Amino acid sequence: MGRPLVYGADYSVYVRIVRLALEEKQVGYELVPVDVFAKDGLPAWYLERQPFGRIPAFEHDGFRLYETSAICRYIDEAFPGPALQPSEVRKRAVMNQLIALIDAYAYRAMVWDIYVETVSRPKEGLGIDQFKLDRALTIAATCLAELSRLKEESEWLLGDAITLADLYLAAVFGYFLRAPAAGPLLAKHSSLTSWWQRMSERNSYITTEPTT
Ligand SMILES: N[C@@H](CCC(=O)N[C@@H](CS)C(=O)NCC(=O)O)C(=O)O
Repeated sequence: MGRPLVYGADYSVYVRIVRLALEEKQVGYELVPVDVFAKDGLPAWYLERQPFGRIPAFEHDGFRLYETSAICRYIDEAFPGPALQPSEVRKRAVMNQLIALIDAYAYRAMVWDIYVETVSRPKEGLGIDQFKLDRALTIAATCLAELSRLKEESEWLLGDAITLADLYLAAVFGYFLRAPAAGPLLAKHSSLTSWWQRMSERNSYITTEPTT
């Protein structure tokens, strides 16, 4: 089998999730640079691979995919190495629930409306939208309460083995926890705090740290 290609940029949360999955499976890959925020827009050749103009896109031996959840499940099932999805049906259902929660609520609130709003925008001399921030802080608090409630009393979210849900959350926390408001919110959930300590020291997490 050839080396998979991941199209995207290392600053992207979703690209990082795919790279975390590849690192956990110990699969060598190539990151093909695509800057989704480039001033001139995305090139036509990339839009053929991802017509919605998001990163990442993925290719393996001529097989093309987009959408991070589909890519990660493919990586887990196509390559040898430790399974990143639980085999027990209800555990797998909760993993899928956690991923959907992170996709639908946590990513926007924690990364865009908290991190970008309070860290990136002020660096560019831009003001904070307080209404957006307050709403996001409420959503983030609900996400953390739910993540904490659904997390098993074990090393990882779903037991003793790391799963795709851990990788999704790690990539989102990578930005969220740079925001000053995030620490006090996380501190209310000791099991997530110790999870984060473990995750942020993991080789896959360190190797995929954004360069910017
Ligand atoms: N549903 C897509 C979401 C990917 C996504 O939103 N990627 C972000 C970067 S982390 C992006 O491309 N943003 C560009 C934009 O929103 O215009 C997936 O799961 O792959």
